[in-house]
Amino acid sequence: MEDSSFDLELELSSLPREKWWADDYLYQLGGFWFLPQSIEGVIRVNKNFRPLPSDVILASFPKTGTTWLKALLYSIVNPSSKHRLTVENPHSLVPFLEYFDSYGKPPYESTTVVSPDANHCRRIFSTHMPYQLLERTLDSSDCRVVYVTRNPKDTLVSTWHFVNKWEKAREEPWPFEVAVEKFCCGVTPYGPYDDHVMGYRKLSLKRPKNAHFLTYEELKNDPETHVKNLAEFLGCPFEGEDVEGQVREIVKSCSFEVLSSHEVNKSEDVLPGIPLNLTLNSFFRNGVVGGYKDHLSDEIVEKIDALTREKFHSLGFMYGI
Ligand code: PAP
Repeated sequence: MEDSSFDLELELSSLPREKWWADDYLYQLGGFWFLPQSIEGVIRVNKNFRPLPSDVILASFPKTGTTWLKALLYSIVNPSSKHRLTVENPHSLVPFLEYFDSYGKPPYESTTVVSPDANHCRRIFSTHMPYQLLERTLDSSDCRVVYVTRNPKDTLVSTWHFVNKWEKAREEPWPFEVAVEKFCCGVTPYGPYDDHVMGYRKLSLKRPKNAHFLTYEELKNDPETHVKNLAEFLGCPFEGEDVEGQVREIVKSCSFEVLSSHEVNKSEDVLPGIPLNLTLNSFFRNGVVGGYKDHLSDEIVEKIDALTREKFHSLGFMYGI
């Protein structure tokens, strides 16, 4: 059992806060910003989570391909149960570490997270928490971490659309200019984006056997190769007859077109387990690369590209423009 003996009010009162949208605040912890709905989970995961060596942890900044990777990892680790994706949302099959159930129980204490494939017995979790806050936890474990990232401009546009689907936005939409400004200064849930990406990049360079770094764009470009690489990395390579056929089937069943066509993923019902009242269909919009071109002016593109050059390119990470 985890030790939850800390005074949340006291912890929160010591954290910096900043206005994010309308009258909502974000809390700052370890240089990153968190929603009030996730900060308790983030603190508790940071204090208590001890991964098993067999655990698979999908890490990502919000809106960079989490739902897609949840579907892919679930199918790779649980090949005989992958049909569940036709009736369950990927977020119902792979829980976020930092969102606890209605009794306050963390997913890593739940017995139902264990893989349904009897011969595998692995747990898959996801998290939006930055590596900087999980460094001790992950460095002391043999678990496998998969990190997915996406170019900052598509990430920003996807975030803006997503937040404007929240119930609160019906009364007070999140203005696009505010979204751009907050994204660029890092005051966005789990931001700053670039520090988040660079944290996991550092982990993948430091411990390549334990951390696999990939981008939404490369996955879109050649999903078959990346699905095979993921399976190898997780220690469950495709075997037997017609490996190519098995890979093609997973790629297809997890594609945006197929996943978003299932009734469950078109539903306006609220996804249980995340206290943000998110509807099941809100994780699917259009899933394309470069869609930002329809939203961002040349001036904003130049502003974000300048930040990308400074934060990524100057450190040798030639990505994001
Ligand atoms: P989350 O962080 O809230 O879980 P996440 O899944 O990371 O969200 O990102 C959602 C984005 O992935 C959406 O992008 P868009 O707004 O630019 O369209 C969503 O459409 C896209 N997406 C969801 N499922 C897939 C998929 N199977 N293939 C490709 N993109 C997908």
